[in-house]
Amino acid sequence: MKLACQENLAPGRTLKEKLENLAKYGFEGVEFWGRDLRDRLDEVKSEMTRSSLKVSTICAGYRGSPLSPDPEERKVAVEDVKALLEAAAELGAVGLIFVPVFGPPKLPDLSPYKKPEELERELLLTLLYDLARHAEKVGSVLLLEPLNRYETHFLNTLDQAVEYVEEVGSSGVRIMADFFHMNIEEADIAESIRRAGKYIYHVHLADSNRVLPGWGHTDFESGFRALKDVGYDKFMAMECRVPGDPEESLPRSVAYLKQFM
Ligand code: LER
Ligand code: MN
Repeated sequence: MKLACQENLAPGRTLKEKLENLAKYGFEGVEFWGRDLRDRLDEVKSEMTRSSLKVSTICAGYRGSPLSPDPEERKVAVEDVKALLEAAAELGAVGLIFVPVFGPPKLPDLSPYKKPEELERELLLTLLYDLARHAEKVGSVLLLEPLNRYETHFLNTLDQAVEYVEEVGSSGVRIMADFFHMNIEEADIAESIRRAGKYIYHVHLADSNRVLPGWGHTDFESGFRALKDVGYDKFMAMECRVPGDPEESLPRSVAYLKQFM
């Protein structure tokens, strides 16, 4: 288990300063948001060669909308996801974090023929077969991220994500577990982690209030024990609000988490 932090949470005027600070606080990895990453890929690649940190993951950042009724929106999303999977491979990251749909369904209700969720499921599987093949080809992994019910109606739990991974049956699709969303959706975070175990390839860290771990009431001890039990050895990246002076609060949160690692 290794700690990473999203780039935007790190203090520093340049990427070099941010990476140096994260290393100083005890992080081993950095997660980049995907949105502008392809425009700065050369800068990021060259800075990473000088850093002790590794790129853990790329977080979303594709344009378009994979489960849209508009073919153009779907095409843009699929093309961007493929390009970001390639960027993830070039950076040596575990993979690209992927949320199929935010908010309510965009597909129509065709009841009694099919409900939006049935159409979404079939469309997502169609897209996943293609994206999984591409991920395998370029040497990367698409990481399905379940979100809480207030952010998406669709993929809310690790069990639901596991169903897609098993149906697609490709090493190019895995899942990631976000402690903030799990705190809302999972009946028992540790048990859910144990069930999804072998498919978990990334973790997001935030406390119950989406502030740094240690600032809320999430039980990281039992969650980390479950991760250890399933042999989890990959990154866990901070994705949360950083209160106060990050020079003080980020290393404090690292120390808090390390007692459970
Ligand atoms: C959104 O709440 C989230 O957790 C992100 O990782 C999704 O891209
Ligand atoms: Mn997340």
